[in-house]
Amino acid sequence: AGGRRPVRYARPTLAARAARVLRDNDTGAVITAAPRLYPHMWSWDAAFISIGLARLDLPRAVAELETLFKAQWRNGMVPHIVFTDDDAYFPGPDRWGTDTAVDGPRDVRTSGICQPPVHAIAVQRMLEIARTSSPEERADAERFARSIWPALYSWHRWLVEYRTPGSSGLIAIVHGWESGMDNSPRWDVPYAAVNPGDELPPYVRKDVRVIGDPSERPTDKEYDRYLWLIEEMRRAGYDQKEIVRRSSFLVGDVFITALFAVSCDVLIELGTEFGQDEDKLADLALWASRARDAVAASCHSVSGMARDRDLRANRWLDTQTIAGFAPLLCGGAPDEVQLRLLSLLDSDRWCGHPGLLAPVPPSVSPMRPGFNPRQYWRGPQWPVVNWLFGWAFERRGWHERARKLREAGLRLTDDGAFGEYYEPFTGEPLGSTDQSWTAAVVLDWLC
Ligand code: 9WN
Repeated sequence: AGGRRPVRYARPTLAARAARVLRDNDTGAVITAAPRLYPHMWSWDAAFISIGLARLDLPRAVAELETLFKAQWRNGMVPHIVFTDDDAYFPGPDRWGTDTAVDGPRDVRTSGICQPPVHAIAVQRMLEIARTSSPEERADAERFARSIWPALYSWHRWLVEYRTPGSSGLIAIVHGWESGMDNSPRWDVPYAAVNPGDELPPYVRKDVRVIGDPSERPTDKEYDRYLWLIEEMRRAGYDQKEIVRRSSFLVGDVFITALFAVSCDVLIELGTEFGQDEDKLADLALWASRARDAVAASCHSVSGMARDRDLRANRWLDTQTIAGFAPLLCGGAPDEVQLRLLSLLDSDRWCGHPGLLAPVPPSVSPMRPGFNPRQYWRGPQWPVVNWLFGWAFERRGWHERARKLREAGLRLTDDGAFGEYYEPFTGEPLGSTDQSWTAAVVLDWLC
């Protein structure tokens, strides 16, 4: 641990190594999120993985998203995990107990929650990549984009129908895992109100056996809460309305809301091109505009940072994390707020911090009390999050900013370990290595 990294791969070698990670993590049925630690398919990982794969093998990229959407629940939810037969991860399908859920999928076993809606973004990116390739690939990608569009629409509709309770307009999550930023300090206040009951069935964690240093992972106390929320949902039979009414955790997630807004825009672009139903396009436009307004309305009057909202306690959550920059992903905040956010992002509190190995936004500001450079979503840099900001900046026409983030992302990952996350000062890869989505975004940056 510690110390600057000895190895820096040249770009062609780095690309070859990234491609090998995706190949090695392919079970034939799915590309697992990571070897050993995550032997299943995760929803937002699969989206990023497809983007990377599109450079290597378009049919394989298409198959990956098709596999995910085959597991889509009948009500439209795209589940956060599609399980393989491997039992090395906890909680597995038996603990989730979704087999008897009314809306659950048939023939596959899945978890009972969702993850950020980045799938439309992946489909559009795959299409862009295929269009630089052969006419056959282009035609295949277009066929795929057209055929998956209705499933993407019903996934977005599910988020609106079941997950926009109350008047904030923010998309609500019922578990920190849904945010994809599991133990981010964003959730500390709402999690403090989650009290695992005596009836929490016993369990044994498997993640800490795989990761040598357990302090890189969430704590046992956090896990008790994660498992308790699953217990509550399981008892509610995964009835979404019931869960949103009663679960002890209900939080408007500003980062998901921003991603949803921009994903709706992307879906409109795809739908317009492929002649989808006008009414559905109008729905998406309305959803995008409401989501954008909700993100803008969440911004703190002094810092400008976007905030999550605890929908159980009816209060804003002021904890400043990378999610506070959500308006930069989707736009819609007043210019003055946006400028404040951009200069904050560049400042020594974030990317401009003089100690960083690479100017990539950390998950939490290194200047913030409680910042932990090694622990999961409490400080380390996550390449996929960097990819999202770079992608959004490119889309918004901020090419120079996008280029800088790409270069910084490559600087962070040129050790070729494809860490799940990185220690911001030393660049040490943490968590899992050979993490598929890290390899995928590196491939996208390199091509
Ligand atoms: C729980 C797979 C997933 C990512 C999440 C990341 C982590 C799982 C875990 O791994 O979460 O879903 O066991 O910690 O936080 O963003 O999708 O890579």
